[in-house]
Amino acid sequence: MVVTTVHSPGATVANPFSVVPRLDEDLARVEQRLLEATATDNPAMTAMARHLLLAGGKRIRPSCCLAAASLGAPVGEGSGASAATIDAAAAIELVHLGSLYHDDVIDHAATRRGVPSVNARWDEATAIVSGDFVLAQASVLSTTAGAGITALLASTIGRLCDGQLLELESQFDTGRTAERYRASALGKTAALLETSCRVGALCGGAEPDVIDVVAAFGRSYGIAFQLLDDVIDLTATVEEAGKPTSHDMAQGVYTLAVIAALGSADGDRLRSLLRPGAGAAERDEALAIVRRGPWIDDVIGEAAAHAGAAADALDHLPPRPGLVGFRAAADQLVRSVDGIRRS
Ligand code: GRG
Repeated sequence: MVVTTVHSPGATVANPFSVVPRLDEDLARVEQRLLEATATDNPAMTAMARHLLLAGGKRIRPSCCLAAASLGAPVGEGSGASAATIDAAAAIELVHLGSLYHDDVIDHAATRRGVPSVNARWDEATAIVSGDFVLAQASVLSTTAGAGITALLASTIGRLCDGQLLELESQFDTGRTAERYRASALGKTAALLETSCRVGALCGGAEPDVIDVVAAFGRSYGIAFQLLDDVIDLTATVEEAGKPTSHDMAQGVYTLAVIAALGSADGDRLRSLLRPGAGAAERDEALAIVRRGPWIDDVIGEAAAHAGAAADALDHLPPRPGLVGFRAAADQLVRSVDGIRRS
């Protein structure tokens, strides 16, 4: 099997929202607030809190927020996002960052955003505490946008935890169902993208139906994003993905293609190979079984359907400046789906 193009939804692709007028200026204001929010009297804490922030990242979630903020009543030409929107967008990136700190502890990940993870650079306790600090700063910053936005972000953190817990409960469970997989993806990945869009639209004063439509975009986009991330983990080489691959299966995280393969005629053999502590040869054979069948193509098809649903939602949004960003984001996903070709 050959992967001709890898558009990792997580690593190699530029921010599609950069086509939105003024987005770069607004993102620069978000960056400034992120630095301010992570400045402390303790140089060690500041370094830990800024470690992944300074390492990069595409800033998709704050971009969703900024683009969605333009969906309300038109504001004067040349004026940027409100201070409340900027702080909300920065708070959203901090929630994402805090989740990455904790995720890397759970996964024992060595790298993130091309640099050593916080747990690798310092240690796990440090990563947990500095991740908590980053989340606390997200709450503080979001209050500029009002208590309703702070509450929405807090409940979204809860959804991330629910999604992650569902995944942990299914670790090394060869009976994991597709429904439980989808519920986990909805919580751990789609929830924050949905909320990023909703928060922006709320900050911009959009109509309730517009808020719901852009939130639905974020949800579909998020599910497609996670499905593609999982496919890349199963199909790409280390060089193509820019990170260790086949990591999920080794960690006992059985994603949709593996779940489908387990339900097939190859299921018994696959189940016997997927035992905790399996050696490299067993893992290679398990991966070969999953790659051989139709299941990865089926997941790519499901991702395409979600990317299509995201694109369709955009037909119901008003023609405001942010719309081109959402279109570009949906197009990028559709191209990612097309780019992952199996032979
Ligand atoms: C306490 C907030 C909190 C969460 C605890 C650990 C956890 C529960 C949830 C895991 C959430 C998680 C990390 C999901 C993966 C989402 C994902 C696909 C991240 C990659 O996003 P990109 O590609 O990354 O946008 P960059 O680096 O560009 O920002």
